[in-house]
Amino acid sequence: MYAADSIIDRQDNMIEKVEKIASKLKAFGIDAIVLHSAENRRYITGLKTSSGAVLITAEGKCACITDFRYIEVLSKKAYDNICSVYEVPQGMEDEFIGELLKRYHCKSVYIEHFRISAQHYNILKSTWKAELVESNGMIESMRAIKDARELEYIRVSQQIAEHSLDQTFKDVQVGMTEKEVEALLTWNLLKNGSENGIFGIVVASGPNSSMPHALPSGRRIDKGDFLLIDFGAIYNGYYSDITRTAAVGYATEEMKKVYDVVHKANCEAIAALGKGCCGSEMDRAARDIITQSGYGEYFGHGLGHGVGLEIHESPRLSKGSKEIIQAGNVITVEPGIYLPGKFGVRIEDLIYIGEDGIENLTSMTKELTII
Ligand SMILES: [Mn+2]
Repeated sequence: MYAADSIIDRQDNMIEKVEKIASKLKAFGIDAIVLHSAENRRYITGLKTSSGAVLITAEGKCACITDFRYIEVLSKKAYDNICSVYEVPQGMEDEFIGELLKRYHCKSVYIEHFRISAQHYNILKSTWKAELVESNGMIESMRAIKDARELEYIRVSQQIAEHSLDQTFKDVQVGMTEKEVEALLTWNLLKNGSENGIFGIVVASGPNSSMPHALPSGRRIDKGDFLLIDFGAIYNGYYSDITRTAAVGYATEEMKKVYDVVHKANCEAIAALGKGCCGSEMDRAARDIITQSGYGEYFGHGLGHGVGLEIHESPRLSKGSKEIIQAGNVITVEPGIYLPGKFGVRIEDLIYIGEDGIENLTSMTKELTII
């Protein structure tokens, strides 16, 4: 129902992105940046590709290096005056980029050192004449601030996810396996317009729900179980993220008590959220509530993370995070309590940080639901 109408996102704002990158390069005194990572390539071109690279120079030149599989769709785009598209056989890309760097007189080049392998680094070092400099997440920090278009994609992505989860909860029956629930949810996601490539869906029932990232198993869902489902959709490359924990048939007093604590931690953390907050402060806002309730040792992961072209990106909300939350961030708030051998509860919302306050992109209820 929400499927993107084109296999490539038109990227009307590509000129602005390239100009912004060029001016950053100028400010840092670096002649060019080469993007090898799939997400950063997609950020610039709007196309999902399995290999290739994008070169942007401080002078504002942009070159997209791709192979036969993608040349048709990339060339069709109105890239004129913004980006040259080159078809280069797979495996020859870096050699070709080396030539471009020479042609453009680039003496220093940012590379994505934390995204390429040591082997790839060595190849670049021996192939290119330019000095290789670590980009230190220059593109990632741009990506952490979403523009109106990206926010809209995440909004649609979240709608697809919630609609799919709602349908799935309605179809869950006692006796179904976790794998069957995963299959139902996947079917619903794709039918509702999500791109494929969905990250590991967590479907954890009963005692399995105490393992925060449990893989769906052959365990059959039973009455009195908690059913924890954590996943997201993808729309035009942009992820969403949601976790809901529902009780099957009924909830015991202990289940209700733990659920209430997690619910309160989620709400209080969201209430404290805003631009200028530090990632670790936000984490503490939720953690204090869980600790005061006596469950501190059972909340062993961070409070949340940024979401965009990747499911986990900047900024991080965790105990040690020094990252400052900025207007334009889209982040998750997902406290949990996990009692080994018993059950676990996590409630995760997706939040947009605006200039004048936050917006919860999640509309699904987080009151304890019995299915
Ligand atoms: Mn998450």
